[in-house]
Amino acid sequence: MAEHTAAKKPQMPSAFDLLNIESLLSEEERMVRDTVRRFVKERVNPVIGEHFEAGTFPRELIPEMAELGLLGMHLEGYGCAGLSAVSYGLACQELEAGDSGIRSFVSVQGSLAMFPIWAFGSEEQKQKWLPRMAKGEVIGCFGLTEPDHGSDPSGMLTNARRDGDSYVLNGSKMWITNGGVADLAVVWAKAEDGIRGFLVEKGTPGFSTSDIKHKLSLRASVTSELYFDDCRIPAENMLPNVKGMRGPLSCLNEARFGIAWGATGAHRACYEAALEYAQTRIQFGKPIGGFQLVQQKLAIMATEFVKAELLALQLGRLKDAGNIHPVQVSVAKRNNVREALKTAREARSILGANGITLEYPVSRHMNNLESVYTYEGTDDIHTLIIGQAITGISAFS
Ligand code: TGC
Ligand code: FAD
Repeated sequence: MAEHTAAKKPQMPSAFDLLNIESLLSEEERMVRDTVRRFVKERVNPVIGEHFEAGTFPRELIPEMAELGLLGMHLEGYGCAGLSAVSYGLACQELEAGDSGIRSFVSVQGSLAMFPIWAFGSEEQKQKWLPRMAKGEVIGCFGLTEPDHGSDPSGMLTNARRDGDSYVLNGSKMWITNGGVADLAVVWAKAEDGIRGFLVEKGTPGFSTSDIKHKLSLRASVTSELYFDDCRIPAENMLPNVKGMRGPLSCLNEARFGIAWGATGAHRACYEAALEYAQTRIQFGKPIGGFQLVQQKLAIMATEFVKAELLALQLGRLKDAGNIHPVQVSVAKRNNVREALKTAREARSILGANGITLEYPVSRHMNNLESVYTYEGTDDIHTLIIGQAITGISAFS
């Protein structure tokens, strides 16, 4: 029988790890996390406010992110780091603690542009593109959403007509992360035999982009519209090994996984700013963190943060065991973004007027999270995916 250790005083947990999640990570996972955390602290945090204000993406960081192995880091071979899903998740968490735009860049490059080539491409396509994408020499984007088809992409109008040794693409894609800076667009279009993925190189005649301006969210990220006007590409640029919505939706599983983790990073950054402020801001003769109402807000933030981390970690363990279902990704994406957004709003209130400035990260994260709540399947869509899984009845058809 286990001996009682009543005499041993339990150790007070860290304010950022109330449930000692640290103890559930391997040495390699901690090392990845700490390396990316250092990169974000030293290279992202000092410049991100200025980029957000200017509405620019810090392109100068791309070679460093590549050097750290962050591009396609969960893919095997072809110059990719081949790390575990949990390590990829931890990297996303740290990147998004910096800014959702930085995590978005890595998500789109690795999960949405490299993954479809890796999973559905020909050997030639893999050899041609993946090593250069892992090095950050080729930037990718993922074109699924259209102006009139967001949550329901299966209704897409963009089409690809076979003409001899070519496909001819017509249509447009909207809200495409990295669109204007990408060297290679992975574009989903209706072909004669169903929805197919196509690789469209920058500069191809008939392919053009324009960046979306005046965004109030994801400002440190390029978001663009893509246009295809009789855009002729070689037939070998089609991804041969997938047909139908399973293609793009499989890529979304990968990226939504990264978002479920990433949102916990923005969550932590907002909680951290609020906690520090509450401990130092004096009103009515004492730190505001001494008032019960403020403590309640902080206690909820801290609890929801560790709950979200536990969800993400279990999701990662399932993925690493090769036993993950898309509905589990929906559970985590929906919960973790929703809770991060709630924390961002509460943190903003704790910071009072200071909370609306760029001097603190909170409003920037809060605005970013509004996009994260919408992209990769809105909160409503993930609710309905979960609803379908538990009732067996689809709300979509
Ligand atoms: P449904 O009729 O149920 O299925 C069609 C086919 O797809 C298969 N499938 C999946 N395969 C892999 N993973 C999944 N999660 C899958 N879900 C469904 C399914 O088995 C079937 O295959 P087959 O072979 O039998 O034909 O699908 P549906 O067309 O009715 O779609 C349902 C719905 C609403 C869930 C789906 O359309 C959806 O998820 N909509 C949301 C759209 C979305 O998330 N767009 C994201 C665009 S990319 C983006 O936002 C990037 S942000 C970038 C950044 O991080 O910065
Ligand atoms: P809609 O689908 O029109 O939805 C509007 C509202 O209606 C939402 O609240 C939605 O939840 C609700 N709604 C829709 N259908 C239902 C329903 N059946 N039941 C209940 N409510 C419903 N897309 C890409 O392809 N590639 C990218 O790289 C990319 N990057 C993006 C970057 C940013 C910054 C943003 C904001 C978006 C990006 N997107 C990208 C697009 C994104 O995936 C879509 O915005 C998202 O899928 C929702 O589509 P929508 O905006 O057209 O909204």
